[in-house]
Amino acid sequence: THVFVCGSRSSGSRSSSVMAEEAKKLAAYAAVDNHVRNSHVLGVGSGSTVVYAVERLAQRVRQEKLNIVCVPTSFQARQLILKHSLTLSDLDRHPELDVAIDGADEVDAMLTLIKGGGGCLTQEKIVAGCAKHFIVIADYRKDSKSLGQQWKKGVPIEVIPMAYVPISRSIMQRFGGEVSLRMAVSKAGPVVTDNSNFILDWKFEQAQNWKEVNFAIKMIPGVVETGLFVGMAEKVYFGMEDGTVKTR
Ligand code: ABF
Repeated sequence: THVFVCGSRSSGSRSSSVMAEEAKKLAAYAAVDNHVRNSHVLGVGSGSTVVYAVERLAQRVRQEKLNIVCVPTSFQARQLILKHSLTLSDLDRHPELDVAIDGADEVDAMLTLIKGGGGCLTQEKIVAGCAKHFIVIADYRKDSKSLGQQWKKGVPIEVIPMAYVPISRSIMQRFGGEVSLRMAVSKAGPVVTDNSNFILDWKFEQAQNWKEVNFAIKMIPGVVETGLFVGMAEKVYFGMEDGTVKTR
């Protein structure tokens, strides 16, 4: 009954999603054009915005005959790399990356991110942590002053399945809010990550010191990783509604 959904998420209404698709593409193309160079080892993120980044990367590899090695952050990313006939590697062979490019669910004024709406946060954080430069690509809907203003589904937390109840209780007792086990769209069972774990979504009540909260949650036994990316992103590209690209 467990359903694998890492990397896939549903989008909003049709007209706004058409505009958002254009915005994703603008951000992704700009990031690949500005940060990917010949002989780079590149971390490839997950989600729908990254699809455009890999599309642009494949164009450039072919046109400019670039020699690029790609390290995926999920099964979805791996499939994308293979689909475009790019060179697939892993952290065993390439533990040091030049650049990692990934999407996000929300980006605040300090470049703190919520990630993991697609369920791939752990491998995304590992790969981003191995990269000299971590670049985020997103559409205008992800741009926020303070986390929680745009992304309403809370902070995703990957956990060892047997511990999801005590972890949920501990987070609610210490930080308030609501924690729920992420279920598959079919409701037939919980979402299972690429690492065979569960995902909790913590709907927090107010802005927090995210560095401290991230650390405290990580210390709870059974927590594998949180979707809070604090002090990791170097630059964010937002594709805007008016067809421009804004950076932070
Ligand atoms: C991954 O994909 C995430 O960590 C984030 O949850 C999501 C963003 O997806 P999209 O680009 O489809 O909005 O990068």
